[in-house]
Formats: sequence, structure tokens, C-alpha cells
Amino acid sequence: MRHISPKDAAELDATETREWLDSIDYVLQSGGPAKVARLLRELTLYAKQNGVTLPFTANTAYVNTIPADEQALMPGSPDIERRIKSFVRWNAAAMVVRANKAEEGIGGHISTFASAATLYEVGFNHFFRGRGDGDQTADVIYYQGHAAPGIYARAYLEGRIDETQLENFRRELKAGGGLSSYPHPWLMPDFWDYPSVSMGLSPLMAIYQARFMRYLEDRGLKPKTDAKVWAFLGDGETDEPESLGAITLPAREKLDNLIFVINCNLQRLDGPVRGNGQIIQELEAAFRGAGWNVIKVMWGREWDPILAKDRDGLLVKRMGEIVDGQYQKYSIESGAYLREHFWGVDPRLLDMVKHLSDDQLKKMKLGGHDPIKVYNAYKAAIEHKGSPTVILARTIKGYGLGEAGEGKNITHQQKKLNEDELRAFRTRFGVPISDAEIGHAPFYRPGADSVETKYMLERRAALGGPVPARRSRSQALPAIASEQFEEFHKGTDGRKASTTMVFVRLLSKLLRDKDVGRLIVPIVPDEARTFGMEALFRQVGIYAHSGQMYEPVDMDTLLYYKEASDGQILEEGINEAGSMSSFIAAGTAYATHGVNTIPFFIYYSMFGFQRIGDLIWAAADSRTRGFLLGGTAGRTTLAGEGLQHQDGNSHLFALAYPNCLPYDPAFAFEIAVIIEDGIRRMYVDQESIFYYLTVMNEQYEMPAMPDGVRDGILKGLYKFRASSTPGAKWRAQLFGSGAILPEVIKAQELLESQYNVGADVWSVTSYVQLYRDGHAADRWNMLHPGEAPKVPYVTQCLKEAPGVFVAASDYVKALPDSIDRWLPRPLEVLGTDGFGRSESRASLRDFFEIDHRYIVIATLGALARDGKLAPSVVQDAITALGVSADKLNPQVS
Ligand SMILES: Cc1ncc(C[n+]2csc(CCOP(=O)(O)OP(=O)(O)O)c2C)c(N)n1
Ligand SMILES: [Mg+2]
Repeated sequence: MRHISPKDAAELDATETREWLDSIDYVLQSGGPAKVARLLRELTLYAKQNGVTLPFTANTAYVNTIPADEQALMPGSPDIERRIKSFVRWNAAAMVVRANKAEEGIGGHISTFASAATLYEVGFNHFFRGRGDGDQTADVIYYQGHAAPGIYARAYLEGRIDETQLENFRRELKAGGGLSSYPHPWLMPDFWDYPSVSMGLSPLMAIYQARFMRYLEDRGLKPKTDAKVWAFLGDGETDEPESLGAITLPAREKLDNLIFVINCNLQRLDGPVRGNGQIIQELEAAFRGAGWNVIKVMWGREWDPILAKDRDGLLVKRMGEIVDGQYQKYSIESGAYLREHFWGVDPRLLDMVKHLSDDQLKKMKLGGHDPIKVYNAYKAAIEHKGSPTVILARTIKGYGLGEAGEGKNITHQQKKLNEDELRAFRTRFGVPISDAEIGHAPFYRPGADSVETKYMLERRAALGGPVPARRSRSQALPAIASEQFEEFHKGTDGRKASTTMVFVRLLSKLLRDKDVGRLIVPIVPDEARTFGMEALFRQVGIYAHSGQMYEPVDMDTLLYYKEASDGQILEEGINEAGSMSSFIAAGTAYATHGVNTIPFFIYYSMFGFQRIGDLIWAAADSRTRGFLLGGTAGRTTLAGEGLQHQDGNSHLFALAYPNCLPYDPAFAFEIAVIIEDGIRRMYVDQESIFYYLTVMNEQYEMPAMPDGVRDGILKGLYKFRASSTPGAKWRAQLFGSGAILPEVIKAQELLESQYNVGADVWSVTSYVQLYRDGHAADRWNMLHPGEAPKVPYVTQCLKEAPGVFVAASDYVKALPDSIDRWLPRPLEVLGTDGFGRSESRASLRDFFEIDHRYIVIATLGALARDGKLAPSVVQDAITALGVSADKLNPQVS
């Protein structure tokens, strides 16, 4: 056989490739892209059938998804838009520089917005829909938290934020008002819609927001519109599991109302996102694999003519082989360096750019900095049907900062620019500020009748008004009929029930209420059966946009698994984070969509605050309204499930969420009172609060509501049962909550019948409410020394109460301890500090020392320490009650 030299082989390869490409060209011209695609599919199939192994790839080449010749022309004036963008850039940087001059270390970020300015400005000028035509047509936009200065800077140019506020960036307590560091609706309720700076949460929340918009439409609570949900993310942010963890849902649900824009500046805080890889390709594969429409915006218009010359795919190949760390290096290097290192690897590549100077080479923009490319990507995204879109836009971090940080690893932290750097930045973007003034980094705002101001206001008016602009007004609901709740005040007459059963019964009643029924949004993470809610499947249906495309296996039963396009339950699967995101969407719909939906999210209590606490914090910040229900709660009340499930923590965590009202109700009437009042406060009085109720699975008789306790239930404490032997030799006050209250009642009976101690029993529905009220009074007293002191509610209840004070809780001891200081005598506390166990309820309560026997022992012990009775009485009780003094300490075992 004739020997073929390597050179000949290469030539042969090239010729072969050429011939195939020519054939494709021919089919493309004669039959169009669809025909090419069909042929390629058939070729691939044929090759596979004949033993050719093709590696799987979900990637396309390292180029723009939208070819130059398919681009639409951009409407509007590119010149004016560029000037507006420059002013926004300048003010965004100046506010950070000035804030840090005024107050060393106050922080802020310049480089994030610097890289994202075009991505936002194209949106503001051409796409983002405001609330002018009503809440229901407006887009919902999640801004990247660190880009906040740019969003403020634009609002300043639009005249919506004044100079004092800009001056007080990150100084929210200053006179004249300031601006919060990041998007926080709690702090700026007329501006920001959603918090986004805890990375990973906004993509998750955006996904569920888009789905919730569909839910509202499908259920007839909102007209169908083409409103979009936009989520702007950082590429580094996609490392958070929450960012990508739910991306299959929007594709599955065909949410073409959802658009992610990922600012791929290839850098995060410390350095490159993927120094040795390519984050854009990685994300493309992940999103395409999940079924998204992926639009890559890689290269600016300067690259188009060169790519057009790339007949052999040499440039595309070169683009695809550079790792991100190296691309970052190119971003800080000169044109000569690029010519040598990027283009210089192949003379044919060099040849493609020989007509360009080094300076021109350097100035070839990336796609994310080119308005035409970004405009076309957004246009394609909003026109795309049938799946969500992600735009992967390549940019440079700190774009325009030059020596001060552009593309450098330190750029994320850059918040100070010296005079030279400010001057260079100003000159680069042509901001009309003189050299004399530049050192002060003055803000720049053209006059109200300038071309730029008029243009931006006209554009915003055409797009439905300013964004971001949260509406804090919403229509109050009429008061809900109290008959709905009265049944629960009666007691169960000997029948046993759990508080979970009570809640579910109340929920199903509310779902039937003619006024609020359709506004209720039950949310479950695959636990409906755990909580005995399966009857609701049939009653109101499980929401599924596409209805039920199968015959459910239990179709012939009364409570079959009914999915329906107007179903009301959000069954989120095993997904507390997603469920919480739905809770936020539903609980903020009053502001976002002008719809007062009332979410009830019920979950395993251990997987709430402990697992998704940061999302609950975001809910609090977002002014979310609704009810969280921690089911199967209580360290010792949930038997058998063991250490990971048994929750003795959640009320302590809930204490730290300022606008969350946590309750640990024991009885049906307590639940009814709390929920009735909650609906009134949140939806009639429009308070920005939300509720957390623990509900348990232990069954006991529900007593009738005593007279005059409603107020105490809500405040956190009321006397449930006074002693039947108030004249007894000794006295005690016993406190219990939730499923432990029956243990306290048992202890009361034992103390009275066996030990001559007359005990009153108090239901503590909320230690946290008592704690907050106590501190509020202390604080007021501290600041008003000359006035009559306020008396905390818990003190008012107990200051005259005789005897010793003993509390038993299914939660950590810190909870009852938190009210100790407002009692006339010290509180003996029994609680469940430590790890749970797989055990029976009785054994668990013995192990954690909180059952009726320990309450008796603790009461007698306190009386003994007071000198009321001899220690031997306590010792005898310990023996008589069968308690071992040498048992393990649950707190450390
Ligand atoms: C949950 C969370 N962890 C850490 C941070 C701190 N942090 C703020 S910005 C940042 C880097 C951001 O990089 P990237 O997402 O790529 O955004 P860029 O600024 O590059 O656009 C980090 C680590 C945070 N805000 N949230
Ligand atoms: Mg980044």
C-alpha cells in the first residue's frame, strides 16, 4: 500500500471536510436549514447503526446562537441609549466611590453592574414591562443583588430617586433617606419587589413565580397575558445548588414566560468561575439537557465579518478551545498580545485579522456588551414559545474600569477609584464632567428636558411605567365570616383528634368559603397523606397545567389522585425549597399581581426553618403573607422517626424572624382563633406579617374554648385551667404548649391529688410573642425613665400568681427561659435539648424528662428549694414515680 505522509493525510482530511461542507452549503441553499437538520439526523443514525460511536454532547459551538444574518434591526436611537448607559454607569460607580469616601468600609460593588450595564439597559429601553396597565401585565424582574447601584443610578436619572438618597447609598438611617445595599422590599417597599442577594434564591424564586403566574391564569385569578419573569444572575451564582436545582420544572411545565439572563463575566468573587473550563458551555449543556431554549450571546458585531470568513471553522474551533482563565487573561491584555497568543497559533487565523490594528483587535466587543446582540437575544426570548429561555451573555467583569479593575481578580471588591481612574472612566464613556470636578466623583444628571431624559422617560412610559416599582397597595379583603371558625370553639366531646386533623378540617372548610375559598393556596411537599389531607385531592384538585393525561390508579376510589388544570393544591413533590418559593409567590401576589392569595404551606416541621431558613428569611424580607405549618412537630410528639425528624428547634429559629408570628397551639380553638385573626391582620388590615404554627399528630380530646381567652391566645398566654384546690398548702403555676399541655394537665391532677399542691395550668401559645412583648416594654421603660413603666403582658398575667413556676416544652429550654426575667420568681424549665431518638412517645418524654412525672418532680423540687417542703419529699416522689436519678442526660447523649 502506498505510504501517505502526514502532510498528505492532513490535506486529504481538509479536502474531504471541504467537500462535505460544500454539500451542506448546497442543501442549505436549495432546501433550507430544516432539510440540513433532517439529513444530519439521518447521517448520524446511519453512522451509529454502522458502529460509529459518537460522544454525547448537549453543546453547540462557542459562538452566538443567533447568526448575524438573522438579526433584527434594533429600534430606537443607539446613540442616545449609549449616552444614557454611560451616565448610568458613571452614577453607579460614583455612588459606590462616594459612599466609601464618606465612610471607610461601607462597601458596595462597581464591577458587577459595570459588566451587566448593557444587559439591563436594553431591558429598560425595550423590554421590561411596568405596572402602568395594571399589575397583571407587568413583568416580574429579579435583579442581581450586586448590580443594585446601576438600578439606583437609572432611577436617579429618571428622577425617581434624589441626589440625597444616592449620596446615602448604604446609609439607610441618614437624614433624607438612604438606599439599601441590595434589593430589600422590607426596607424599600415602593421600589424593590424581591430580595436577590442571597445567591441562588432568586433563580429558584423566579421559576416558581413563573409557574405561579400560570397557576393564577389557569385558575382564572389573573387574565392570560404575555408578562414575563426575568431573572438576572451571575455565572458564579450558578454554583449554588438552588440555582440549577429546579431547572427541569419550567421546561416540564412549558413556562415560556420565564427568562434567565446569566451574566457570564467568567468571574466570581475570588477568581475565575471555571479557570480550567468553560462556564458558558457547562451551563448550555445543563439548560439544554433540561429542555430550555438556550441563547448564547458570545461575540459582539465586530466579530461578525471575521466569522463570516471562517469557512473552515478554524476560528470557531479556536474560540472553543480556550479555557475561561485564559479568556480572562485576554480581557486584560493588549491587542498585540491577542494577535500573538489568540490569533497567532495558525497563520490562517492571523490572516483573517491582518487588516485590523492592534487597537481594533482589542476593541472587538463581547456579545454581552453589544446592544444589538442583546436586543436580538431578548427579542428571541420573548417570542419563543413552549419552553423557558436562558440567555448566556459573555461580558467582562469591571468593564470600563481599565487599570482600576477590568477583568482583574480583585475587581469584585473594588469600591474606590482614585482621581486618575475616575478620569479614565469618565473619558472612556464620555461623561460631561470636568477635570476640575472629577476628584469628587460628582453625580451627573442631564436636565429634565434633555434628549436623554426625555428618551428614557418616553421609553418607560411606552413600556408601562418605571421598574422596579413595587406596589404596596392592594385591595383589602372583606372580613371573613366568623361562623367558619365557631365549630372549633366547641370541643370534641370525648372524641380524640390531633391538631393536624383540626387544621386540615379548618382548611377544607376555608376552601369552601364563598369569599376566600378560591384564594386559598394549599402547598404540600409530598406530605399530604402524612397529614391526612388526601381528601383535598378530590375536593379541590392538584394543579397541573396540562390537566390529567392518564387514568389514575385509584380512579375508582372516592379520594382519587386528581390532577386538573384548575386544581388548587400545589403539590411540589419532595421539595421544601420549591414549596417555599411557591409560598413566597402566593404570599406576595397581593403586591405583585394585585391578587390576595392566601398560602398555607404544610411540611415536616424539621425541614422548614432548619432546612430552608434562608428562603423563609427572603419571604420575610419580601413581605410575604400566609401561614407556614410545621407538621408532625415536637421533639417527643413525633414518635419513632428519630434524630433527623424530631423537631425541638423550629420555634427558637422562628424567634429570629422579626415579622413571623410563631404559635405552638394545643387545642382546636387555639388554632381557629389564631388563623382567624391571622387572616384578618394580613388580608383585611394588610399587615406585612406571616404565621408559623406547629401542628402535631398526637390525638387527644379537644376541650371547649373557655370564656375570655381569645386575647390571651393571640398574645401568647392564657390561664387554661385554674387549680381546683386553690386553698392547698402549696401553690404552683404550670406552663405547657402544644401536645405537652395534656402532660401539664396530668401533672396538675397528680400534684393536687397526691402532693397537696394547688396548681394553675397556663397554655403558652407563643413564647416568642411573650418575649417580644416583654422586650418592647423594657425598651420603652429604658427610654422613658420618668414615666409610669409599662408592664409586659406576661408579668400582668403572673405578678400575683402564687407558688412556684414550672414550664414543660417540646422544644429547647431556651424558649421557656426567654420569658423568665418577667416573672416574679424563677421559672423551672423542662425542655428537649439534645438529639431525638427512634422511640415511642412515652419513652421519648421520659428520655427528655418532660412528661407529667418530671413536671411533678420539678414542681416539688422548686418548692423544696423555697424551703416549703423537705428534700425527702422530692426524693420520695422520684422513687414513687419510677424515675431514675442516674439516667442519661439527654442534652449530651
Ligand atoms: C449565598 C451567598 N453566598 C455568598 C455571597 C457573597 N458573594 C456576593 S457576590 C459573590 C460573587 C458573585 O459572582 P457572580 O455570581 O459571578 O456575579 P458577578 O458579580 O460576577 O456578576 C459572592 C461570593 C452571597 N451574596 N450569597
Ligand atoms: Mg460572574
